[in-house]
Amino acid sequence: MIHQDIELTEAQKILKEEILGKLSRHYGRTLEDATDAHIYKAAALCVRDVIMERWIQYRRQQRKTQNKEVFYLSFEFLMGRALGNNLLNLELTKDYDQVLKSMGLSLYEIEDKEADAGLGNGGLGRLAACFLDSLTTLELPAFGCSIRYEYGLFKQRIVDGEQVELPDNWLNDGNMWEIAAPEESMIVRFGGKVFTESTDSGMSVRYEDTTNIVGIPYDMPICGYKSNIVNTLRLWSARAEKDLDISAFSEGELMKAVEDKAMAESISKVLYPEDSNPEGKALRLRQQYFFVSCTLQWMIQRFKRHHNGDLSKLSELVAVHINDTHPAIAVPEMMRILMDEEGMGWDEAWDITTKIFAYTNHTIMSEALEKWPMDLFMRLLPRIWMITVEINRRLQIRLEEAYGNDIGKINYMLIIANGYVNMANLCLASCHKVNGVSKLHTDILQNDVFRDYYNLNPEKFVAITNGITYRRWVRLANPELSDLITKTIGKGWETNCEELKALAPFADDAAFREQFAKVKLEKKKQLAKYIQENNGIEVDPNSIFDVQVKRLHEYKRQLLNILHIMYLYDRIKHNPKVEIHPHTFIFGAKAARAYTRAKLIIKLINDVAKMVNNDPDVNGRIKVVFIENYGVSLAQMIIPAAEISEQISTAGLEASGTGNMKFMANGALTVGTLDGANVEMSECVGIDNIFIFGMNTPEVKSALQYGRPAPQDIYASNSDIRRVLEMLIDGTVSGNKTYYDLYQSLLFGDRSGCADRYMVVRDFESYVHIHQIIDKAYRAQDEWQKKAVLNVAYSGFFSSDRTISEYNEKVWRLNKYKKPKNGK
Ligand code: 26W
Repeated sequence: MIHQDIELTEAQKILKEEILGKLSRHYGRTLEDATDAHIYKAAALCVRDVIMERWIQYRRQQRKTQNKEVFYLSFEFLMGRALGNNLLNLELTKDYDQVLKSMGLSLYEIEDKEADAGLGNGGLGRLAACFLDSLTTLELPAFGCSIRYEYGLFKQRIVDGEQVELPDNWLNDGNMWEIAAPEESMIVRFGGKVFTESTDSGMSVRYEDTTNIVGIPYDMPICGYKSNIVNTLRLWSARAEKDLDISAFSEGELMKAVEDKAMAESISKVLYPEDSNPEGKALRLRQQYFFVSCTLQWMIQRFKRHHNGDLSKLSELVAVHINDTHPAIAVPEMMRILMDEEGMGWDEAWDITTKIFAYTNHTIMSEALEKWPMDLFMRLLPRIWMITVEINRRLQIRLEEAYGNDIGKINYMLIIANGYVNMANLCLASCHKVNGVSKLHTDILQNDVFRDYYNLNPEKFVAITNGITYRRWVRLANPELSDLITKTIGKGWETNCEELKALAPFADDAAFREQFAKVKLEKKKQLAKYIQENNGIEVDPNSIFDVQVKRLHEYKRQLLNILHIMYLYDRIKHNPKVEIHPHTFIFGAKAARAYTRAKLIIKLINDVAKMVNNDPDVNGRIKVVFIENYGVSLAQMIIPAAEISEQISTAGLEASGTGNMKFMANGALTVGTLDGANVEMSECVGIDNIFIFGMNTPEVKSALQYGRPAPQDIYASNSDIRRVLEMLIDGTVSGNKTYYDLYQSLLFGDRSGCADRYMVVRDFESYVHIHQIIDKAYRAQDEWQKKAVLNVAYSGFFSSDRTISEYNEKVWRLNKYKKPKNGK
C-alpha cells in the first residue's frame, strides 16, 4: 500500500483514529492485515454512529410533536448501495476520501465492497428508493415498509449468450445498515377457519387451525441531503412461530416440523422477478399479506402507544400509500384490525380507512394488473376474504345506483367478479386518491382503463409525474459534471433542481461546452475501461455511446433496437464504404425468469454482438455490448457515459419511465416515442433537443383494433425490414432456427392472437430514419453539445423532490419537521 502524504485536518485525524479503532475492536485487524471489505465495514460503522445520534433525536422529537407520518408500502425498494449516498447526504464525502487516501486507499474502491440492496425489479422499486431520499431531504416524516428478502433480484450471468440466473445473496456478508427490532415482532395468521360470534360488546372473531408466522422488523436509517431528520425503511423478515422442539417429535414428525418451518420462512426468502406471467402466485399473496399485516399492526400499536390508546386522530395523523396493487390487501387488513381488534363498527372503520389510503398505479398492462383466484384468496386469508366480500357488496349497491343495471360495466368495476379478486378495483373503490405517474399515463387511466371509476369520482384522480433524486443520479454518479455545474451556476441546484435552468445560457458558451464535452469523454473512458475489463471488448471512447438499460420487456422494444443494429450491419456488409459514425450500442437488462421470449431477445443481442464485433468488414465502426447484471450501481456508472438514451417503448405502454430522466440529467439526448414521461421531457427541453419518432398512443390503439397497417403488408413493401426479418431465420445470426419465435410473433402473431403487438415492424422505418438524423446531428458537435447542455438545464422538473412535494400537497398533507430550538 502506498500511503500518500496528505495533510489531515484535526477532525479528519480523529476520523482516521475512529476507523482504525473500529477495525481493531470489531474485526481484530490492523490496517496492514485488513481487506477492503474490512475497511468498508469499519467506515460504515463510523457513519452509522453519526446517523444514530440524529435518529434518536428525531424520533424523540417526533413522539413529542405528534407530527403526521406517511407509511409508504411497497413490495420493492431498489436501494442500491448506502455508504456513498450516506456520506454525500451527511456532507462527509471529502473527509472520508481524504482519510482513506492518507491510508493509501481509495474511497471508490472501498464503496465497491458494499453489495447492492437489490430488493426490486425495476422502475417501481427504484422510484420508492428515490422517494425515501426526497421525503427525508424535504424533512417529511415517513416510513418505507417492505419485506427483508434474503435474496434480492437474481444475479445475472451471460453464458454462451444466454441469461443464467444466480442467487443474489446480498446479506451474505452482513448488512451494515440494518438494526433488528425483535421486540416489535408481529404475528400474522394464514389459513384455518374463522368464526364470528355476537357478544354483548359487539362481534368477536375466533380462529382455528391457522398457521401463524412471526414477522421480525429490521430497520434501515434513511438520511436526506443536509437533513435534520432520519427516516426509516422497515423490512419484515418471516420466522416460524414455534421453534423446533426436537425432543417432542418422532423422526417422521421432525421432518414435517422442519418442512413447516422452512415453509414459514420461505415468505421472506426471495423477491419474485415478475413482470410477465405471474407464477408462484400463492407465495406472492402470502408475501403481500405478511408485510402489510405486520406493518399495519405495528403502525396501530405504535399509534396507540403515542396517543394513550386513543385512535380518534388516526386519520389525521397517518397516511398510508399503496405502491401499485401489490400492497392493496392493506385495505381489508386495516378494516380487520379496526373492527376485530379495536372494536369499531363497519362505518367508523371504513371512514378511517378510506381517509388514510391512497394508491399509485404504475402500469396498464393487463397481465400486470393483479387479480387473485377467489379460491386461493378465500383459503389463504379467510377473514380478509369475508371483509372483502362485504366491501364488494356495498360497492355493488353504489354502482347500481350510479349505473343502473348495466351489468357489464358493473362486473368490470367490482372487486370480486368472474372468479377473481381484482386488486386495482379494490384500490379504486377504497382509496381517497388515485394517481398515475405521468400526464399521459393519468390520461389513459381516466379515459380508458379506469374510465368508469373516473366518471364516478373524478376528484379522486391526480396526475403526479415521477422523478429521480439528483443526489444519487447526478452528484454521486457524476461528480465531474456536478463540479462543473456548481462551478458555473453555484451551489443549491441539487435540492432546487429548477435552478439548473441557469445553465441554459451556457449552451452558447464555447468554453463551457468544451468543459462539458470533456466531462462526458471522461465518463465514457471510465465505462470503456469497465467494458474492457468485464466484457473483454475494446470500445472507442470517441464513438457515440448509445444506451438502452432497463428491464427486458417486449413493450420496451429492445428488439427494435437490435433489429436496427442488424440493419446497419447489413448495410455495411453490402457496402463496406458506407458512412456511419462509429457507434457503440450498449445494452443492460434482466429478463424475468419465466419470460422466455425476453430471454430470447437477450440471446439475440449477444449473438448479434458477437457477429458484429468480430467482423473485419465492420472494422470497429459499430460495436455492441451487453453489460451483464444491470442494477443500481451499474446504472450509476453507465448513465453518465451515455450520449443517446433509448426510450423507445410502444406508445401508451410505459407508464412513465425514470431511466429517461436520469439520462437527461446527465446530458444524454433522448431518442424516444411519445410515451410516458418522454412527452413531458420533450415539452421541457423543446422538440428540437430530443429525437421523437414512431406512432403515438391513438395510432397504436387504432393499429391494434383494426390490425392496420398489417405487418405483412409492411414486410412486402419495405425491403429493409424484410431483409432484417429474414436475417432472423436465414442463419445469418444463428445457425439454426433459434429466432423463429421472434420472426413469427412479429409477422403472424402468437398465442395473444395478434401480430406485432408492440409495433416493432410498424415503427421500424421511422426508427431507422430518426437514427439517420441522429448520426448526422452528432457530426455537428457544437450543436450536439448545445442540445446536451440544454437537456441538463431543463431536466430540473424531473426531480423527485418536486414529485414528493406534489404528493404531499395533493395526497398526504404532511408537515415539515420542526427542529427543537434547544437541540434537545
Ligand atoms: C404483478 C407483478 C408485477 C411486479 C412488478 C408486475 C410489474 C412489475 C413492474 C416491475 C412494475 C414497475 O416497475 N413499473 C414501472 O414503474 C415505474 C415507476 O412508476 C414507471 O416509471 C415505469 O414506467 C413502470 O414500468
